[in-house]
Amino acid sequence: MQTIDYSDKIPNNVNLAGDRALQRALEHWQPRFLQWWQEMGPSDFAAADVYLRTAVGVDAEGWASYGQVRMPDYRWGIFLADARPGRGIGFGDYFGEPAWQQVPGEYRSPLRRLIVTQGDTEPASVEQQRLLGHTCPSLYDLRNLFQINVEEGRHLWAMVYLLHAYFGRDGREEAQGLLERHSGDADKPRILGTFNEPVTDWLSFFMFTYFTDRDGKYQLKSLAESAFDPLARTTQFMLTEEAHHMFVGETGLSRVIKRTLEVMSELGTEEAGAIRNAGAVDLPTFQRYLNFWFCSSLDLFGSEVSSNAASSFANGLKGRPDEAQYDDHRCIDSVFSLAQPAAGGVVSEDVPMRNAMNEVLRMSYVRDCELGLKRWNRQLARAGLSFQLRLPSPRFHRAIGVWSSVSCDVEGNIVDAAEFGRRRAEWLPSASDRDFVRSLMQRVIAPGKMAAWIAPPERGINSLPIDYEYVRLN
Ligand code: BYC
Repeated sequence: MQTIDYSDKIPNNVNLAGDRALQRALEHWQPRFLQWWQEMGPSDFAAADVYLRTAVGVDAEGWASYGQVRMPDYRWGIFLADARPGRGIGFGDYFGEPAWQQVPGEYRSPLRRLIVTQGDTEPASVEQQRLLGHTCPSLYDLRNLFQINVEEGRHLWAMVYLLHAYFGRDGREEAQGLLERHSGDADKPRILGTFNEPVTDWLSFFMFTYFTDRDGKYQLKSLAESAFDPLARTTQFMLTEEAHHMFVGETGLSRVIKRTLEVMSELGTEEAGAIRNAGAVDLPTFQRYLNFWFCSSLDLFGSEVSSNAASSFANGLKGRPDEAQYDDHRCIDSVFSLAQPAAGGVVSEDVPMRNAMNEVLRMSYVRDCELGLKRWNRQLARAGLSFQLRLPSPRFHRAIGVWSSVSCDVEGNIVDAAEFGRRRAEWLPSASDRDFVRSLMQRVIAPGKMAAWIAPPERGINSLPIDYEYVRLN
């Protein structure tokens, strides 16, 4: 495996210099990416020196170096995890055959679609978070936001490399399209729903990095099983970067709760209005934000019954996260018992397992989401509170799949549209919740200081103190 050479115009470990045509095509795309970054990336911070990590290797030990970098000078590159010689296909109809180093002609179109959908989410998230820097709760958080943004930019590079290297002219056109759709754009929106939702406050940002980046984890893990080896290796390395994004979400939300608990103890009350007046996030509002982002992220897994998912599994394009943990890697005869709404209630129906793969992924994702809630609930219980946070039923507030046709309450009971309308503000952020959360978003940039609605982190980055100047605003 090649080490990463930073003297190259595009740092990479794929021997780009050995393929002149590909190198030229990517060097042609590079200024377009930079222009997109200037126009759609973090607004106004091009001159700031940011304490960023950059990949310098792809192995588990010491893969990143840290230093002050201006974001437009960040070295976005192409890094694949090391090849595993003799790797076999781990699932589907080709189970046990050698993994593919090229795209089989018959799977070109669905594979390209998967790569484009994955690639589309990366710049989308940068666009969604474009304005957040202006209301950062601390320099520590500002740096984390920018670290995530540059790495999402790199994840875009990861998919663009595959499109250019393996999909010829179509791939180059798709790579261009990834810079032309924009989050929330009425004419050219991003492909998946959640990536068109605005992320204009930091509570939403932490919910997004907890819930939506976790969808990223599950999708990347299932692509890391792909028979198409370059896709598997690219996504394996992306997962190492993704872990930090979820860390930012989980610790960010835990710090919001910690601060709320401090305010409750200072005031001697749990009353939501009093907590709000003191400038912290009351727990019912926290729960409503959680409901919104969790359910929106559930939609990202697609429909419960999907012929696309069945073909992707059968053809070896997309497996299940940690495929090795399953006994049956072909799933030809197995079935999945799926609950769905029917006239007068809910019925269970057996569907072929392959068609239910989106639901299989979604269920593993839900179990992973629960871990953070358990930790936050321990935080609440330790403080002597009876209030507990909970994940709403996956039937609640869905826009994709079988539950999108009915209204359900957060327990998963079917309710009529009128009742949903009446109780909506109990369950989902209202305009006044959003106004309140926005009112908290005041910029704090003195090193080590935190906004009043969030507790400091437990430790700084890379063993530096919390009051280190993580972003120098020049
Ligand atoms: N919104 O048969 P269906 C990340 C489309 S996040 C709008 O139900 P299928 C990240 C679907 O595309 C991970 N459209 O499901 C996180 C299809 O359209 P076409 C992103 C939706 O095909 C934070 C049609 O509905 N990666 O990395 O199995 C920050 C019927 O689809 C939605 C991936 O998703 C939706 N929510 O699709 C930064 C992996 N859901 O093709 C980054 C790649 C479905 O008929 N994508 N549709 O026009 C896939 O694996 C699959 O395409 C899906 C499920 C998971 C999206």
